[in-house]
Amino acid sequence: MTPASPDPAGRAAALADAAVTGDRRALARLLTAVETASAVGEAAVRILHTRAGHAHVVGVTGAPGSGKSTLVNAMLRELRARGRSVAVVAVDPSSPISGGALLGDRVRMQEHAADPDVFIRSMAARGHAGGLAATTDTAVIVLDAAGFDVIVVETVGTGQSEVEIAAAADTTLVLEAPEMGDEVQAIKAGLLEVADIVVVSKGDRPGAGRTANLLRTMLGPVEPADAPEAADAEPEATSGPPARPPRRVPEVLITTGATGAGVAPLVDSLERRRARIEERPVTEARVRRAATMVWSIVSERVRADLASRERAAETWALVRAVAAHEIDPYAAADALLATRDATARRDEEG
Ligand SMILES: Nc1nc2c(ncn2[C@@H]2O[C@H](COP(=O)(O)OP(=O)(O)O)[C@@H](O)[C@H]2O)c(=O)[nH]1
Ligand SMILES: [Mg+2]
Repeated sequence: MTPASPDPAGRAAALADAAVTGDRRALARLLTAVETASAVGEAAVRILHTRAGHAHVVGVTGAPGSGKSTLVNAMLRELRARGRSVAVVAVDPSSPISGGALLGDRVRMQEHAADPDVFIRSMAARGHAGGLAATTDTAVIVLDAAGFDVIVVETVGTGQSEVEIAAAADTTLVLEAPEMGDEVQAIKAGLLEVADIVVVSKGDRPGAGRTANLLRTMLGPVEPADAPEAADAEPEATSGPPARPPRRVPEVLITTGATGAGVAPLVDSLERRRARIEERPVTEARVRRAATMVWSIVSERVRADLASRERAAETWALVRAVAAHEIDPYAAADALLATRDATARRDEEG
């Protein structure tokens, strides 16, 4: 371990310089810094954010065991064959980093260990400061600035936060393994709503075609593969909040991660989406992602300020008054924000 520099900005600058020129150890260190929400991590994002925005961020989600890791590995091979550099962030919300659930990642890491254009990172959710979504967003910024063409964020679609992580991508793949019955796991988890592409995985299994047809019927009429994005039809907004684009019916594709069958058409579809984003990079999805990041920083800053040593007594007195049902929580929040504004004005006036 290098001893921590007393100057986080200087240390972040050194790591960022090294990471963008291909130093994978520096990149790994930066990711640790953003994961632990350290001062170095924040400084690194400040340096790197303006260099990012070129990667196609692809979220991959689906129930545990639906074949995500196997498919991501097959996508990795196909993307590499096409000359794309790829970073994979495997988010495991349930298990600590040493857990067996990340075995698939270790297999991948071994296979691509010698390839400098592949970078694989597992993130366990437990104990992360700033929330998993915030951590994933900042990790993506760092990897994007480091020059990866594609960043795959693989996450288990079991809870709302994982769904949000996947949906924060430019393109979201939702996996559904063929079932014998009419049960569609992705519906139960609320995943279909965030899908840009629905992938029936394990295409070698009986019932894959049937599952695909079931999904197509549920999702609505098939559109030609080269139909423009619904978002493309909108006038380009340059100010104001993002428009909710009319929901485009997701494509349904069948893949067999185990053999690679169907993966080339999937990557073709990803490349078409990438080309559209390159034409107009400030997509409404990206504006939403930026808004989420900014709001979370604002609320975290306000909260940290109110809980700071100088204000802690006043803040906790109000919180206790809420617990005692002497005042309501909205009144407490209003009072805290009002005193904060007053202090800020006093500070400004000197
Ligand atoms: N038959 C078949 N099995 C698969 C395929 N892809 C994955 N599996 C199996 O499904 C299980 C879960 O796969 P995995 O990729 O780890 O799923 P994850 O939990 O969604 O990441 C493993 O036993 C895989 O071997 C496939 O294309 N065909
Ligand atoms: Mg997996």
